Amino acid sequence: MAAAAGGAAALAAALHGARALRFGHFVLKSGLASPVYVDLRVVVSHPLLLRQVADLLFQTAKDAGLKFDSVCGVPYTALPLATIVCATHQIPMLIRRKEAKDYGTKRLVEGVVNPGETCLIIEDVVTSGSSVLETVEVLQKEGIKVTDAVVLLDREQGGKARLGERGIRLHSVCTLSEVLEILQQQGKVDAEMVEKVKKFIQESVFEPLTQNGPAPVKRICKELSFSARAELPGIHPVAARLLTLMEKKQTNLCLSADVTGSKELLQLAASLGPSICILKTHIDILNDFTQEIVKELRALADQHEFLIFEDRKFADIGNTVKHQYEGGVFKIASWSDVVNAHVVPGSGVVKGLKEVGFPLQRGCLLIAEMSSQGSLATGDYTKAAVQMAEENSDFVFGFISGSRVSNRPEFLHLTPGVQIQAGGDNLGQKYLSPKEVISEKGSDIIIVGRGILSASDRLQEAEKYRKAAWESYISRLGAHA
Ligand code: 5BU
Repeated sequence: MAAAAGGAAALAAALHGARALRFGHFVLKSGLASPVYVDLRVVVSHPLLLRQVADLLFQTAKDAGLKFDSVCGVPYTALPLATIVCATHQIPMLIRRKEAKDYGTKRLVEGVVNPGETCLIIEDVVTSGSSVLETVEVLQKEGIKVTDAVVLLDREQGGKARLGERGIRLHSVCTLSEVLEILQQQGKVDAEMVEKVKKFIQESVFEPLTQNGPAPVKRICKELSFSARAELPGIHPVAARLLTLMEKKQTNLCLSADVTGSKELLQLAASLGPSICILKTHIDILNDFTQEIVKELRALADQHEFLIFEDRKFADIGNTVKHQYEGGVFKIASWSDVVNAHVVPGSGVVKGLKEVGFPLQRGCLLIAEMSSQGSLATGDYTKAAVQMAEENSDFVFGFISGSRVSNRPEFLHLTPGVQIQAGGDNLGQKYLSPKEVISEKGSDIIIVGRGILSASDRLQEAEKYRKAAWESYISRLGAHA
């Protein structure tokens, strides 16, 4: 522990006294049940402790011999800590804006940015390392060097290794197990709770970000929950929105609203809206399309919190798809959160779409596999789609595929060709069940059209699909816990 032994004991006691560390039964943001809860936001209400923590952070940086030109606290909890460090030691500070994610005109970093200079990151607590990484990425984009981060408490759940993979050394004032030991000695937590917490720490280590990272950690949390994935560093804003609403509404069902009349389309959206995470359209099959319809659809999407996905399957050169996406009769980019593209033209198709969709914060899925009999999207073609997604992850956030084609949890997998009854149609469509798709193939979202549309009670049928897919997701999480 960087903090001197006596200091550490006092710190642990003070954190516990301020209820910054609590023991019991909690549900974390990621959906994980945890016996320990760390909330250092409360430290601002305890000025002496606040200064003590800031001093320990600075001391840890000094002990590690770190050289830096500025300091940046990870928003928000570490901001006051960084402020104290900077004011006390006369170090220029940088502030990373959290809310300017709209790629608008707002600056992402406040303070004097001198490219090439080194900035030290300060954080209160590190779990997966994702918050630190987000701040690092923003600073690096501004040309600032970041190599080290200092944290008060390392929860030892894989964050250090994940940061190491990205070239960031993590220095902690103390680790959760060290604090735990001290609190046990002080009689503040009993042996049973200590065991529980230790077990929890061991069982919920985040996987390294890349398979070949230089700092391997124990693979434990192989399967992240949708809400944990929403918090991953660098996650696409559309993916984050989608994963969050999926967890909130408990649905990984996408309705393929393949109807030809606008009235029916809007009725479907209104009645099935609460059961679905995405409504997929083929807008060019409507025989009475007007812009008014998509305006109403948009309002329903906002009301019931689902995304709109125009299944346009762009497949031309970049310049053409750009016009097809932005203009024409449909003006798809103006109302559809998500579109998809074939990879057959090469990466130009994504680049063209990105020019239109990126500023609007839209997202794109690449077609890596198809559900139809005899599809040519297999093998190397599928691999090329994955590579194209990885190279354009600022716009592409996932795949249309029959199975999990990428292990990166930032990418979502959506699978069409789903019905509870096995089989197919007479035009080449092949069906798998929700359970096969989610539990066995490892996909995230089922896309269902006729399975629901041909039922006499569509809402009841949609609920059947929603429950089947959601239960499969939950059992998948359980199988890997
Ligand atoms: P179904 O009625 O559940 O068979 O409808 C499936 C929908 O998914 C339909 O709109 C297709 O255009 C869409 N689809 C598909 O079925 N298979 C694919 O590989 C792709 C899209 Br890509």
